[in-house]
Amino acid sequence: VRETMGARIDLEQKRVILPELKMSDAELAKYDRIYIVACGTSMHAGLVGKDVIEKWTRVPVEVAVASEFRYRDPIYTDNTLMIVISQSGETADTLAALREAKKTNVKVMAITNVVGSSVAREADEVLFTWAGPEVAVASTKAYTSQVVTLYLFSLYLAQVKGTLKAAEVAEVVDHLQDIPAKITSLLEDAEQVRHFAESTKGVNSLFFIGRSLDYAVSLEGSLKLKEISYIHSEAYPAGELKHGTLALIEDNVPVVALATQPDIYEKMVSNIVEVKARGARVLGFAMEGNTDLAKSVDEVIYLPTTLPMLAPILTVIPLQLLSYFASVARGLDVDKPRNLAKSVTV
Ligand code: F1P
Repeated sequence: VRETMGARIDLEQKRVILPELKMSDAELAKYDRIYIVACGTSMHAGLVGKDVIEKWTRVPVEVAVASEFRYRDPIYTDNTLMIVISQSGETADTLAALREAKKTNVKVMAITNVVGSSVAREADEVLFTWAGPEVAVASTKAYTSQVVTLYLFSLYLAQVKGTLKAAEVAEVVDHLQDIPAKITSLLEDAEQVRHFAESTKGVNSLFFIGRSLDYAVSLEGSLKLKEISYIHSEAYPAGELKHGTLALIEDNVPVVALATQPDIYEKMVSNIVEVKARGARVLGFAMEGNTDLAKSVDEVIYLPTTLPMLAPILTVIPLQLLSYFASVARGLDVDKPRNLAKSVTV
């Protein structure tokens, strides 16, 4: 959470400020429905945002892929806010969805990294992520900065709507302050992920499972693996496995199981037991202190403890590293993945 971000923390007051927002708090408070529209990694950031906004503000949120949304006939009320997310601000489908929306009266807020981009110019409101240039093609730090911006936006919306108490906001803010050091420790202590990634060398397919916020992050882990390592992978809401997909789990299929959320932890473990019973090799993710998961999986990666709601900011780091090491182990050029452009403008 850098001082330059469009969404910031007021350290003295322990609350969030959005200095770049033009609309008044009264206007923001009136929104009671939100569409989040984006592509690829940005859409996955939106899925984390959906859970967080709904939990903290009780505003219902729908997340849609821009390539589909642009052809829909969305139901906008006077109190609907549309949020478009794009690192580059030039992605064709995201821009087209924004332009369709601008033919109506709906208010559009963009979350983007590029000042002067089409999305930044054409939206009514912009929160810049100020993440610096994305050097590699596949989005990584863009995802993190979009997710953090969505957390801060959710907190701000909760402040103006009064759905969180000042003490509750302050508690989240305190934990957010600790996140950079925790990310550094995950980046520095990557040996276990590298080892697991290297062990997938001969593997054709890999599964990610999780529930709620863990599922949203699973989708991003799976996309990174496809983008830069060219390994077929699927992310499943863990509870959906039993509706067909379990048939694909056989001996030695690697499964990455995210179990960071205490309220649904037991449910996750029962899904892990199901895949283990079919021979899967399971890499689990748990918060530090949860030694119980080690009993049900082959290996565990422990994440520094934080509020369960903030776990996605940390969980995605080892997942990105997993794709990175899998790509390197296959002798691929991580920075120039095939068939992927930095901004998809057609
Ligand atoms: C969307 C996106 C990225 C992906 C790649 C291609 O970009 O799908 O998520 O990693 O760079 O484009 P954007 O709209 O966020 O710029």
